[in-house]
Amino acid sequence: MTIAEWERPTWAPGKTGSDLVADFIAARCFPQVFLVNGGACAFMIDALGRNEATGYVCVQHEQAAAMSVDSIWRTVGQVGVTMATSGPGATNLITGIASSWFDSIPTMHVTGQVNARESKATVGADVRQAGFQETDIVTMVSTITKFATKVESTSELARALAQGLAIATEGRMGPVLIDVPMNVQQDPASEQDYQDAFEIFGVPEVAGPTSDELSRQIEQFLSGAERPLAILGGGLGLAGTAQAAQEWCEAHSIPYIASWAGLTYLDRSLPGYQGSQGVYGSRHANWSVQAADRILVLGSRLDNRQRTGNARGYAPFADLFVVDVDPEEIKKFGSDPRYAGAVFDLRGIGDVLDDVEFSYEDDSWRTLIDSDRATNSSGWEVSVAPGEFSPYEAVSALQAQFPPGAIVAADTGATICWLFQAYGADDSYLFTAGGNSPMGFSLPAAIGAQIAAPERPVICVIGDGGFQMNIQELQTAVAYGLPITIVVFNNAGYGIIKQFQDSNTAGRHFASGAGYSVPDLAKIAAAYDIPYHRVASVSDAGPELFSRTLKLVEVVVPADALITPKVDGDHFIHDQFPYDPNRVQAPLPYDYPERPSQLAAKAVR
Ligand SMILES: Cc1ncc(C[n+]2csc(CCOP(=O)(O)OP(=O)(O)O)c2C)c(N)n1
Ligand SMILES: [Mg+2]
Repeated sequence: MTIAEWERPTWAPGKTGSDLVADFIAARCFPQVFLVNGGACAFMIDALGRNEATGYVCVQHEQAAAMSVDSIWRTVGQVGVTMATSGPGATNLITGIASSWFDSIPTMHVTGQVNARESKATVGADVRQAGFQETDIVTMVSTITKFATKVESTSELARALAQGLAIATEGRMGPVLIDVPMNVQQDPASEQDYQDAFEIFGVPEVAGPTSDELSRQIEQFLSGAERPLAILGGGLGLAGTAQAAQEWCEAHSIPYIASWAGLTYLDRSLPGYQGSQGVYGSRHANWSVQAADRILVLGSRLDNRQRTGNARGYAPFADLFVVDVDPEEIKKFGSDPRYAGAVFDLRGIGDVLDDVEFSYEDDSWRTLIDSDRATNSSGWEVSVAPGEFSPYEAVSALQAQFPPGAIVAADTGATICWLFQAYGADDSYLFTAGGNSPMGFSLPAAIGAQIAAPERPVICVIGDGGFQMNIQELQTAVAYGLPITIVVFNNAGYGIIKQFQDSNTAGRHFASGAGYSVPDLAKIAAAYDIPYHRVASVSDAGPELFSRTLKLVEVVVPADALITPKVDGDHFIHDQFPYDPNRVQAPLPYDYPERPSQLAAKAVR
């Protein structure tokens, strides 16, 4: 269905700016708006309540609203909307909006603003505030939105809705915010406003090579490659072409790895898949990067959790060709001669790849990569002392019980590293707010997912620290009867920070262990009237944990459980902690020095 064919709500006398907002959401967005009420948005919320085609979800904190609607796009591909009041309501949205911005997720945020007649613009002095709770949210979010505007009239509102939605969903997608003063909410909306809001708003084409030109560029890049590798990123998933890219790699015997944002879109049981790369990537995937001679990067911005803080040490002897919809993500490689790239909307990459001629007869790369896969160790074995409950075992045991088609919202910290590192191949959909990585994301994300996809099993995986950042949203899950399994990995601390402190601040666990505390989670569950389960060994992880009712599952792991493997400072990604002197990995076909800092500039060309 194209936008032009979408339903157009009809104008009627007496409709207001607030009705226009509600009618627009009903026709173009996910119709349940996530919100917290307040005077400056109460008229719009009233319109949502009166409109038969819209509804609302009362969350307990606006940051949760922004995180819930982020997950709506990720799970069902519809634009989720929040509504918040001016001042603290609007500023509370910011962490969630930033998460959507960094991960290119389209969302729409509608904030109430004080009446024009009360605003600071009327007082003739540069006061901090005139109207109660008046706050310049548009300027505050200007660096984390694609489009943010305060509207002065219903006609501006109509155009902002059309424009905002179009911008959110074109090119490199992202969040938008529309700030609506109370007078505009109450003003009559005209028939023309209803026309304008549903006009198709033209957005510029992505400037880059044609499909045919890109096919030739990729062909040329790969010609003569002896050890080609592809990196499949989350951009492919957002574009809906991850499967096409994977099939092409399989058909041409090009081994491939994924970023964390990309891995969920792949069939991870296929032979060409080598794992996910990065500081917390798998040893074998990281070895593959360092051994390859040509690396084709599709829809991944190669952030520094993938390439490490010292990007020179990442694939220092390879050539890389990066395809991304955002020209800035190509430009950032600057004058580094290893990188070339093309700006291209990955929605069309399937056709491009189909037209790329590439073959190589030599078996030696596949033999080498297979031998590393067979010999390189996972590194998980020293996460905990012998006999203790390993978080890696916990992930495997829990995942074995996931119902088919599960949606898994992941948080941050060591917990998410254990989860992504040990995540096996199945048909679940695993995601996190990778770029911003705010503690507390995954509980509201799971709530958004469950409301958007009521028929699918939804699982929230979170650490004890992250859980406490949005613990109030347990009440939202209770109130809406959402059958989510909330899995809290409790190591009684900020595990990932402690591990950083072990390496960087002589093991002093200030404000990660010392000073930080966790309440009794069984009592928390009881207070919200949520059934509680405790998992302290593999045998506690039964299928009942994932039956379709709301429950809190506490996974008790040792306070000193480590993330293993992990790349430390001034180490190559193929040289991850733990450093076992007896560790075997296939020989790298390049002469690497011991440390990235020893790489001579000339070695990197
Ligand atoms: C809102 C926010 N504040 C601070 C951080 C920095 N931070 C990242 S992970 C982490 C600790 C998380 O603890 P927990 O959820 O218990 O996970 P663990 O590492 O123990 O598995 C902190 C403080 C963050 N990511 N987000
Ligand atoms: Mg913890």
